[in-house]
Amino acid sequence: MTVRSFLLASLASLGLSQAAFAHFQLIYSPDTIIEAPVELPLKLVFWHPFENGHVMDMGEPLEFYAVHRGETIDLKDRLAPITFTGTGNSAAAYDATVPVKRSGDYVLVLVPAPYYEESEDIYIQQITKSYLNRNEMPTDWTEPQGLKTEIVPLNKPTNVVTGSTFTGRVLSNGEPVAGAEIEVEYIAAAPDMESNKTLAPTSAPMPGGPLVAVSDDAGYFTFGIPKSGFWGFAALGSGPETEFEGKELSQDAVIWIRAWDME
Ligand SMILES: [Cu+2]
Repeated sequence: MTVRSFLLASLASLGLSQAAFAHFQLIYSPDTIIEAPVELPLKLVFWHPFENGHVMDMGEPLEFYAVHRGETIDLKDRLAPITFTGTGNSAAAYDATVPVKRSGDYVLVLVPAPYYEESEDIYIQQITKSYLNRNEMPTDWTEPQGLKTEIVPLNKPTNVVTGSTFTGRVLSNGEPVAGAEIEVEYIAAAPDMESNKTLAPTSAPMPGGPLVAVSDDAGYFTFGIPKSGFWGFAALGSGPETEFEGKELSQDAVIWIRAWDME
């Protein structure tokens, strides 16, 4: 094979391996159970945290806010562009903060700009939620947030015990989505909050590609949590919008939960 065809074959296999594992939009803080009032630093990164893989460029988010006691705290003016460096590349990401002052849940909601995925010739928009809690007071986590598509948790997302299960319900415009394909992701390599680089991975991705669950007729799915840390669930193409700028759009619902070992 010529050098050029070898290069093309290598690029093609790279593209395939990127597509083989899941893209996941992160709203990340290492701390999700908060005691003292804080301006909590957050990182928004679009990458492959299970395989510690390719990082993708984020455009400017369309919406970013927290919901606390049913009220919206807009966080868009707290976004600051950064460059996040994974194992193999760097890409545009965002820093932000959220004021965690009163007790209760803080549901973080991100509606990112659609991302053009060249290898699949489609746009991807992962509408993402993650959860913080201060002082153990439950206030918001059971509620849907009225998003175009979302996963509503049926277990408290800030402290799922390792070895138990997590159940979620996939919604599109508030209605359950039957038969949704849900990719399951583990943050094997966490973002380092100081250096904007990935830390060393604590586990390897599973053989056989992404972990997948399928929602039942009422939109529910359940997954057993085998390891402490951050787990993400992405319902692929569960949203109502299917086209962006003349191309196919996969409008996904992402939720992040935090699992802890029993001491
Ligand atoms: Cu990707």
